[in-house]
Amino acid sequence: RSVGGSNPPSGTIFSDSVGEMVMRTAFITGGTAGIGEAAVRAFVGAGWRVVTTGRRADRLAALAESLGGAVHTLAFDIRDAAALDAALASLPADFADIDLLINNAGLALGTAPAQEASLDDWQTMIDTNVSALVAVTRKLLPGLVARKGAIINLSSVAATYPYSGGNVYAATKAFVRQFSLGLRADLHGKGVRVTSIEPGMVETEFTVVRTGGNQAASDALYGGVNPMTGDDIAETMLWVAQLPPHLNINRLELMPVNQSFAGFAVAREG
Ligand code: 8X3
Repeated sequence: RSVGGSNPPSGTIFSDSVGEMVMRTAFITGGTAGIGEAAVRAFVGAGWRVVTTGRRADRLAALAESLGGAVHTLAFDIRDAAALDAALASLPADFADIDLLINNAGLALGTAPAQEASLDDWQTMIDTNVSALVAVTRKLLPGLVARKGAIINLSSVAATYPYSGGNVYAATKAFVRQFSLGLRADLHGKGVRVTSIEPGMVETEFTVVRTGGNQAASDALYGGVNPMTGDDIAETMLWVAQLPPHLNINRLELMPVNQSFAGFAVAREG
């Protein structure tokens, strides 16, 4: 990628103001699968150091082993505030200066209409997609401001276009989008970039998790759609992160070509 001007050709390893070569560090939540894992691979491939988090320690270990010393893994539940503090405090010096936060960890649970949905599922989505995301962001913000870093938040087309069964999932993603825009306002003049990435259908574990492990339902949903992949979104994140520093993508909405907009639903009486 050419970013032109006085910016580094790859955008990853560059000379700072005193001419020292600097490697940038990304902190990617939810690196055990899907978009998060693809992002870890993409950023390491582009020369970044990466810290990544996830609950499944075995998957993190395998990821780190396949990528070598450029990755530092933190195995904990992002919803656990004390574990988050401990994980951040444990970062080795080489990985402690975060330049880019990618808030990727999140999930959808259930597709039932609101009047039938599980309140526990709703709480889990709010805890993960909203509460954990703001906690990680708040804790890393002082460092991101100091380094004029960047934040990429994973929202969804569900933030903008309601669909039945989306209820709380969609609302959490609308929160992520609006929080991103609010961060931009608060960070005015600080040189910190913030982007809300809002994908439509991406075939990952997303629908298997949402349906409680129903692989057939996931296969049926994505069958024949030619959906986006985790790599598609990871490449987009990398592009956003490596734009020249004076450019901010506020919101970026993506869909596979075969996904577009539903019509309005109309119920008929009688
Ligand atoms: C989910 C997007 O289009 O698969 O975030 O419902 S979609």
